[in-house]
Amino acid sequence: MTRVMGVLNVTPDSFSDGGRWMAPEAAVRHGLQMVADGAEIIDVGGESTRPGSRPVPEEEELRRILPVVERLAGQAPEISVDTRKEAVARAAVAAGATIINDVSATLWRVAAETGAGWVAMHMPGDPESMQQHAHYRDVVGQVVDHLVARAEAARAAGVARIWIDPGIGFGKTARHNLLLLRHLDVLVGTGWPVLVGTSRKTFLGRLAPSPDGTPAAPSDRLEGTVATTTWAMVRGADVVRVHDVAPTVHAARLGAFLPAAAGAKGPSA
Ligand code: HH2
Repeated sequence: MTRVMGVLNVTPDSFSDGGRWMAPEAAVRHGLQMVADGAEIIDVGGESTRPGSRPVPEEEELRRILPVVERLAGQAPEISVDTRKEAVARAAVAAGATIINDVSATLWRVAAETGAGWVAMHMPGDPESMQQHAHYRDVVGQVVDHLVARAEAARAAGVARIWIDPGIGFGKTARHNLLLLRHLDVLVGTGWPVLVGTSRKTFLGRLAPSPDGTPAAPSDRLEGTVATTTWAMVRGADVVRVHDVAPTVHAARLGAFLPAAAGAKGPSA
């Protein structure tokens, strides 16, 4: 069955939950609640990567995440660290993280040296400029080629556990995001385990706008999140990354009984 990764943003400015989990006690409590709700990985991040965001200094990112990783270690099945910085990845692994969730897809050597798992996400450029790079000849083919090349480099360097992630919303238009989801079978067909993160993202707010025609607010994107993560699970994603763990775990249990349509294995009803 697909595993659920719960998002724990220890940031003041993340696009949907900025400022909610800045105090380490609140962050740890929320992390433990997500574990109780069925998350098998808690993804701790100290830097927002929303479009246009600026990098956070290394010391500040460390100050935000380390107390949380240290206190969750041993209490969550797995902890991943959502970072683009080598030093932050190393420190988080030393504190108990077992996966480096790398939106820059550049830190595979750190994963190889530390023995951590590694998520390679597709993003053209950096968060500050990525929406200017939302131009592709063939978005599915280009994203797949990029990710497979990175995964092969990581495997050659000795990384044992690797996931590829299309980077929904990272340097992509709503159409690009939908094409990547529609053709998720191409990513899954590479044989590399796939991670998908659609949770609360802007394209969901545009697809189901508010009554006044403006995109629905992040807090009103739960249905779109569950619909797209269920789609990803049924199409064979190994991990889905979400803020709302309980409804996603419910959907995952249902999705596990609907494998025939996707040709995947599942429990018998
Ligand atoms: N999306 C976000 C952050 N990290 N990591 C992976 N592997 N895949 C994703 O799709 C992904 C990610 C953005 O979501 P969020 O953490 O809620 O927002 P912010 O970057 O503003 O903190």
